[in-house]
Amino acid sequence: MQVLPKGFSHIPNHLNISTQRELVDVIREIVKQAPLYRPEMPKTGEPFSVRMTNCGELGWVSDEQSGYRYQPNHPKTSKPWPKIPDQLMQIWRELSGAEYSPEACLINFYDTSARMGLHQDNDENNLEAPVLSISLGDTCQFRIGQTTRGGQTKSFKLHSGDVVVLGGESRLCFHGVDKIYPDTSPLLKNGGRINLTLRRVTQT
Ligand code: MD3
Ligand code: FE
Repeated sequence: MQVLPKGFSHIPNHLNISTQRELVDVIREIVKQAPLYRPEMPKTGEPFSVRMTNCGELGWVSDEQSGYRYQPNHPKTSKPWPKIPDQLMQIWRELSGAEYSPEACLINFYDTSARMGLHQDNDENNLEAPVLSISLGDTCQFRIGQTTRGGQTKSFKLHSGDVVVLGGESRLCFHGVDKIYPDTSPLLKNGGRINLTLRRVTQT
């Protein structure tokens, strides 16, 4: 009985506190250039509870009219996304197992009422490349299932400083964030959770 998919790895507390603080500082600088905004669901226009921005050559965006996609510019300011900071490139080199660079870093900000429903990440042209995720701030309850909807799921907490690498079969598993636990980390002054997701979008 395989509950956790092959290729899934969770590295608890990989980033020490000073690295976490440094990442928060570089993200604050990125957010000054590329403000957080609230994406909309395709077709319905229902706003996400999570606010987002990106850095990298490409950023993941979504709106009512055009749906999920990657594009080189911020949807509100039309400016190119800021570059991916060296600290994140280094973590990718260390842990992804990939020889190539990520092109996109999605920055998700969860206040304590935000959630992310179960979904698959399949907007990338390159679905063989691993995805690397970094958690900062408040703890969340994360859920991962199977490659088809409705399969068995497993829930566990992601804490500040945890890194998750999704390779192999896990890359196309359904996953989501059920809950943020308020006041579980002192890292962000006003609480909440940041998730950084590094992805390769195009073929190598
Ligand atoms: C499992 N973000 O942005 S990160 C997303 O915590 C997303 O913000 C969540 O799902 C968050 O798309 C989860 C961990 C993660 C990222 C990508 C995955 C888990 C994944 C891709 C495939 C399977
Ligand atoms: Fe996802």
